[in-house]
Amino acid sequence: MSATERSPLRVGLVCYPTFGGSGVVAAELGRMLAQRGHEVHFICHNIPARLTPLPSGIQFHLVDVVSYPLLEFPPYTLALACAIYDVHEQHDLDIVHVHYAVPHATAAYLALDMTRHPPGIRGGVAAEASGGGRRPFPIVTTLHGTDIELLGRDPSYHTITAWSLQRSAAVTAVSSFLAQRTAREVIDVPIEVIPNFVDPDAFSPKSLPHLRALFASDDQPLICHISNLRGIKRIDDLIAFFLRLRRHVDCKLMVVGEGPDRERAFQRVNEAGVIGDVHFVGFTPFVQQYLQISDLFVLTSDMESFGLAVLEAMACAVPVVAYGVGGVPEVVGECGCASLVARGDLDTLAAAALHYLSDPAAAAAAGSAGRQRALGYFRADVIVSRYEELYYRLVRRRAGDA
Ligand code: GMT
Repeated sequence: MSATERSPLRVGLVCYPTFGGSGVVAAELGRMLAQRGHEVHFICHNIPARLTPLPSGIQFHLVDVVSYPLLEFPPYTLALACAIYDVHEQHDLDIVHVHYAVPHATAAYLALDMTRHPPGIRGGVAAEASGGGRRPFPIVTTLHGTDIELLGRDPSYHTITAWSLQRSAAVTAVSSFLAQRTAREVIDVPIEVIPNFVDPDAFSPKSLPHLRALFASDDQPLICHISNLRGIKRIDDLIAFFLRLRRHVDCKLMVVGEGPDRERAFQRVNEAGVIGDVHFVGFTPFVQQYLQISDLFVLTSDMESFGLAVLEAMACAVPVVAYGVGGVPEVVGECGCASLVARGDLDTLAAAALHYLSDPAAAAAAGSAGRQRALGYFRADVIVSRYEELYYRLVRRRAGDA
């Protein structure tokens, strides 16, 4: 490709294919890149949750992590590196974009090094496809949060995470908070902040009375929480918040998502005698429907590098109450769409919720401000173009280097 050409690219995308935010972002990015005519190759251990059925223009390559009785820990990183290498040999990727640094940035670099020094083996898929002669590909690593906050800073992973980021052609982070934290605590490489995004058509205000009626009556406010119910989401706080709020208003809570703390949350709710008021909805690829029937969104995370669910709530014009941690203040800005409180301050959180639930005009103003902000700063088409520009920049640089 010449320096000025903008022909479709062959993009390899690597992510954790779960309902977690990084998998959702990668899946939606891949979908939109394919819609724009790029050839998209997902290289994952499963089909990403939001990509079933697989849209046209997207190919899926399984990372087959084989287990063996001797191996207590199946070597996912090696299987992924081989898969990236094989896909590149077969499809001549222009870019490999990995979401989540650990261990994806490392696996991508292994694959790149294999491309530079082809193994020359017989019988491998790759050897037959190209004879081991592909050009090295630029690696883009997108940091999402826990890859840096929890894993990247841990002594077991710190050195190799830093080393792998240095070897990426570009590193992006989903918030300034995360970029600064990475520079300060992991490694000081250039990091471009490209925020997460939302499809404003799919996530828009909508009346779904039949669905809503399944969860609450017309006069009962419905509160939504979406997460993977892990420790970092402070699900105990969520339940405590709801119990406080219920002292003042007859409301219902809808918990969307699955995770290790679901059982304990269920127990707490049961012990408190409000099991009939809390709905555990489980995993769903259609989170927008649950936001669209909600009066309020709540997030009690200990840390969020971004808080994709907050943005999705804003796009659906749902007011937000949350702990003002990490990148969440960057998402909500100063637009008045949310009340952010100090981590653990449940009284203020409940008071903020009560304010929205008891003043429909305030709730409507906050909802509308959130939608405006989502449209103004986080539109999927605009943010996906930023990734596209980055890819073209790196591809041009590679052409210049050749
Ligand atoms: O929050 C999680 O447990 C999932 C995690 C992930 O890696 O999928 O989410 C992270 O990435 C999302 C997408 O960029 C962000 O919206 C979340 O804030 C971030 N989670 C944390 O920082 C805890």
